[in-house]
Amino acid sequence: MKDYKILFTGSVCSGKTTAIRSLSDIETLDTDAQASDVTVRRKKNTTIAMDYGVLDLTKEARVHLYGTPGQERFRFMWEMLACEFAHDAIGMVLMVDNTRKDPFRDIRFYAKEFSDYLQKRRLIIAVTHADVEANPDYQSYLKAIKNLGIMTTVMFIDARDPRAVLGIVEELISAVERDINWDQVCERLLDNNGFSLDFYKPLYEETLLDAAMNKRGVLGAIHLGDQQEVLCSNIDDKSTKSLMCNLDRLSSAISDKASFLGAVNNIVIAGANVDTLSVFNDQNQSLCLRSDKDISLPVLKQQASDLLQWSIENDYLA
Ligand SMILES: Nc1nc2c(ncn2[C@@H]2O[C@H](COP(=O)(O)OP(=O)(O)OP(=O)(O)O)[C@@H](O)[C@H]2O)c(=O)[nH]1
Ligand SMILES: [Mg+2]
Repeated sequence: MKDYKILFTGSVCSGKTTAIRSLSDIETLDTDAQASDVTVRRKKNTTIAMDYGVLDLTKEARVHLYGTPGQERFRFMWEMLACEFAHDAIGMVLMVDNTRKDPFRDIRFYAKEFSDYLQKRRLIIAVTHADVEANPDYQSYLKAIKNLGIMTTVMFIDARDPRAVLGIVEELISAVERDINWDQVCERLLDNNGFSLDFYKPLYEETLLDAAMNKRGVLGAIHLGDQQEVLCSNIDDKSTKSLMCNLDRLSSAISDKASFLGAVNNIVIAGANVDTLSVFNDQNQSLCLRSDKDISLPVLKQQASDLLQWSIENDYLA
């Protein structure tokens, strides 16, 4: 028996668990639990450890399908999957949710996160939710990955559709396994796993501030608008509040006055015995966080970036 492996990764709600369910001939192992933070804005469940499924290709060949959790706080599982369970995978599928504010940022993030892993194996970018948000389109993705210098194939899929997800497997496996009847595999999957579109229902329930407070280590937050006005805050201490608003102004001033540095998207003040104060800018808004000194800066940055990616305009004005 020939055993192949494929690793699926990508942001929360990009469809990793769904894709593996669409493909698997066995009851998938998934470790979804009720989401307790910002992801409730999109869906109720999130993977907390891993997904696993198996797809039979012929009597002699099968594919083991592994999926990572999307949430950054389960990042330790990414390494465990890349270094242990799926260390010998033939390829990695990066699922990208086209409804995210900046899907290219997700590509940059995951390509960097898995850069060592990708040195020895193929990457496929699978764009989902294009039925909900058509832009960026295929051509824009090709341009973006060219600019990023990433070697990859881009496929637009719906993770709920076994035919579409099987296309990714075919793209990865057909070069090494030539005797597979893909049509037959596809028919079997449609018979067994079906294809139902559970309609996308956005659950915009939480404010950015509430979501921030649910993040690990966050003690207080301020949401600023495009004129640096306070949209919402739960930091009462006047001097801390004013310092954080000034950090936001400072980051804009540095971007304007020292353009050789490029855009300054965040400023962090950290010390051994004090809370960390940080500001993160994103297009027309900023998020200031007071957080526990023990939270590492990469974790803080990823949390803030995820929060801003989900936020919708006029959260507090509606
Ligand atoms: N409209 C639409 N919905 C999709 C598409 N692909 C997947 N979905 C839905 O999007 C949601 C994705 O959820 P999951 O599969 O749990 O996402 P995930 O990537 O495993 O998320 P985490 O485990 O939280 O990281 C499900 O409700 C799917 O039915 C698509 O192309 N279009
Ligand atoms: Mg999942």
